[in-house]
Amino acid sequence: MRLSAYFLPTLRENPKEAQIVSHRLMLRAGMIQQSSAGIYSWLPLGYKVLRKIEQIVREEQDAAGAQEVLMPTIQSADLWRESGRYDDYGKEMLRIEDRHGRDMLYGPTNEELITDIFRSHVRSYKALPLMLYHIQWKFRDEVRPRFGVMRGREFLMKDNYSFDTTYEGAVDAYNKMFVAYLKTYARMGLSAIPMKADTGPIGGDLSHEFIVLADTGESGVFYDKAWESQDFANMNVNYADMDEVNAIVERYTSLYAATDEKHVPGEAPVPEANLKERRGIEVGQIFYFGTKYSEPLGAVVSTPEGGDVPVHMGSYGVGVSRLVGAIIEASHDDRGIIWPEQVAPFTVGIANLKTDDEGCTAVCEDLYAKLSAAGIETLIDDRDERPGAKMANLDLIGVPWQVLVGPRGLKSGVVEVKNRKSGAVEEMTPEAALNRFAS
Ligand code: 5CA
Repeated sequence: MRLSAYFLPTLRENPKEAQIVSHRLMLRAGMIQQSSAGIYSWLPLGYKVLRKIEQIVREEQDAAGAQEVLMPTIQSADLWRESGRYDDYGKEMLRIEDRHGRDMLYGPTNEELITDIFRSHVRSYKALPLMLYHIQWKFRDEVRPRFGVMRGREFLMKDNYSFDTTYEGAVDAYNKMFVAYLKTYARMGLSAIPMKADTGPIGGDLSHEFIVLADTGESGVFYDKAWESQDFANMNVNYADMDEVNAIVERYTSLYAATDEKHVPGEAPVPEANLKERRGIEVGQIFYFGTKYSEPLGAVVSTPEGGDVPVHMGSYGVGVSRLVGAIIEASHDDRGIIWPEQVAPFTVGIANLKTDDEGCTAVCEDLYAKLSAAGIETLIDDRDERPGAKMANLDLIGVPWQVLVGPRGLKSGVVEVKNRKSGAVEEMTPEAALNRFAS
């Protein structure tokens, strides 16, 4: 992409309305624009990152055996009356009346709709286990939307729903998702700690929230300080082997961690000296709620022994749009965003430090063409701007690798390759720079 043609409306000043760093940086880097309270448009740079995060989430859901569907944003109130949640959900639900006077709503979550799909088609235990997920916009009319995409009213969520004949089967599904979540966040460069959690309006009695520690987070959490040296690297797992899956869950639940709603002072199995209290960002939550929806909605299957049982269900949410903010909270400095490479909008940024110098322009254009041909996402700053402004811009938008091309270096045949995270700069020939990324 050529910066001269890219729609990247960056801001020089810190926007007053933004209270936390991720919100500030998303606005300054031209990633989003608020359209009304808690509702945002995603501009090219922001949307690119959102799609990368979404794709990692999708790949890990698929790997764990879930199948992708797409349910609508607008739902009929009738289903929610069947489950009893139409009245329970209160003011957070955006209610709409269509032209025929029918009650509709903008879905805040999809337990009812997916259960309806299930009951329309599945009658036998032979079709189970089954996991269906989608990645779709949700609407919750939050009392206090704030912190940009962190607590929006409209937000993108991945929600997966599992169906099993027995409690044991449902726990297997829960544990697979537990592992899929560890892998998902690790692939984005995040350390997300699974914490015992309350179930709120989703219901059920088994739940974990995945929490990224951050002072600006909205959740109060307690945990064993050993978590701070825990390894969150992506791991290989064979989901067909439940012993392997369960061993990972055991390893990551043996250390204490709980949200403040679940934490009982004095009763945590951790020596007082090792108990930490902090704040964090909830980037996902998983629930087992048994037959809470299948019973009222009549989602039953036949069993091998004969007779019908309501299916055991769980649901598993990832805050896809919230993750964009969470990653920035976890990875930035005073110059701007530091994208982990896996979610970066561009891998390499080329800054032509003197656009009216033929030598500089030739080297930049050659590098840009060859990197692009090699499938490396590259942004070239070909604008007529000061070198300092170009470097500040690449730092602000967080491009992980930057190639700085100026006449002084080219005189001795080199360009500068800078790592955004470490700040380390290496001089090398343009060919060596190309080989560094395109090999
Ligand atoms: N149906 C279940 C799981 S599929 C569910 O709705 N779970 S949830 O309420 O915990 O939401 C899932 C995730 O969505 C949360 O962990 C959080 O990361 C994200 N989320 C929830 N509310 C918001 C919001 N207002 N703005 C941005 N993200 C949100």
